[in-house]
Amino acid sequence: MIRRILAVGAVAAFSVTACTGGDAGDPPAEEAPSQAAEPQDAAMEPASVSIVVPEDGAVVDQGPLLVVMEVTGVTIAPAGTMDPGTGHHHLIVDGEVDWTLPIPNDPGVHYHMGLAQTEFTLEDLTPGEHQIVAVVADGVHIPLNPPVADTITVVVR
Ligand SMILES: [Cu+2]
Repeated sequence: MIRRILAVGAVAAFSVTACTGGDAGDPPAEEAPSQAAEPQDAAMEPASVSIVVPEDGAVVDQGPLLVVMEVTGVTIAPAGTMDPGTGHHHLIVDGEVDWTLPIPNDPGVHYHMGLAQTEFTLEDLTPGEHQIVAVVADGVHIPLNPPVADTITVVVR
């Protein structure tokens, strides 16, 4: 009887230890699945684009200005590609965006990165403040819906 109690006690102690061990091991164990789930979560996030260079509000010297875009949730593909979830970058400098029509091709205002480029050098910004809008549009240059866009302002001196 005593032996059985001890045995039960030992099992209980073991269980507690196992649980404690399990608890102690939980944080890393939970991190691993959540990290593994992150790509899924990212895939389920709405698509987005960010102008990562230059910074919003940057003051830059006159001359070629490199603009670098980064996306999530959308795959950048050459113009003409109509696969769902793809598009190509556009930059609109001090211009309007019609979200339902193909982005025009008028250098100086609307620029297409039709070869799936993820960066572009603006060559001719005049001194002063400029608005730069990055827009991801589909294979026929119609902005994705919902819009995938980012806006920054730069000051050229
Ligand atoms: Cu285009």
